[in-house]
Amino acid sequence: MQNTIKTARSLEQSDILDLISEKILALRIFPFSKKDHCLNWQEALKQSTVQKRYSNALDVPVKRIGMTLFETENKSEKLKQYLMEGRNTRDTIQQIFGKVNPLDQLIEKLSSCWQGGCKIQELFNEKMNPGIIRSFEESANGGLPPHIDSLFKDLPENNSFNHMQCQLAANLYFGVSEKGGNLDIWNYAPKASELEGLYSGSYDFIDPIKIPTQSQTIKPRLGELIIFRSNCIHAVSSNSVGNRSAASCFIGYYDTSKPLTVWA
Ligand SMILES: O=C(O)CCC(=O)C(=O)O
Repeated sequence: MQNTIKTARSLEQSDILDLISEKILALRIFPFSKKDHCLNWQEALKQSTVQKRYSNALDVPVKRIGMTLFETENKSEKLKQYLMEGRNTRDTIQQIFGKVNPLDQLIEKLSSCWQGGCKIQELFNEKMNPGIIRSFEESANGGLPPHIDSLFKDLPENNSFNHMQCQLAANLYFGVSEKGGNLDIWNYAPKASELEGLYSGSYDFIDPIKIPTQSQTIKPRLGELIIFRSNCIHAVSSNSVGNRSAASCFIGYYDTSKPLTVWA
């Protein structure tokens, strides 16, 4: 079944709640960041050398600043490294992009639009990495095949998030593809027991042929923020031409009276 993709000019709590309650599939906020800021951020990123591919997926042509939970594979040594590196990621992003930077803009807006504010998600009583900068390299065979993102998949049997009711993915695009780089979203959230049967055999990617519904395609715009439920299958098509870059984080929802949480 198709589901609405809503576009608005500003981020409101009511729209986040509509995402959580599955009234809408995705939320597009446009314009979210000014074009001038986006161009400055693209330039700053070009000058920097700290972007690296995912440490556990070196053949995937995607680079990021900031280690992600996905890379820890629930191994204790990598989780320690993740928490240690995560303490510095926001500072590193500030150093590269300046005081006005895409990750802070995203987190500050989440804080101001939500009545309970927004805080950094904790794991083992330590703050997680709040977000990353991610670029899709120009490639004919790049992008990210269909997948879902879920804390419960990354950290099975961890009790820290028992009361989290919903995980959203947020991407603020400050560089966009000239060809390709579309975001495809399926209104389909597989159950944990179903996942194994959907995998393609490469990482935790899902075989598109096995998905029982059609996807909807979004072409991200410069300065746009897109938020969706991360347990709905989604994919990014190859960025054939262009500088497709975004500040990205996950958002945790516990309750309307509690803060949202962010992590990557
Ligand atoms: O860059 C995008 O458009 C989406 C990336 C993605 O797969 C995600 O946020 O989980």
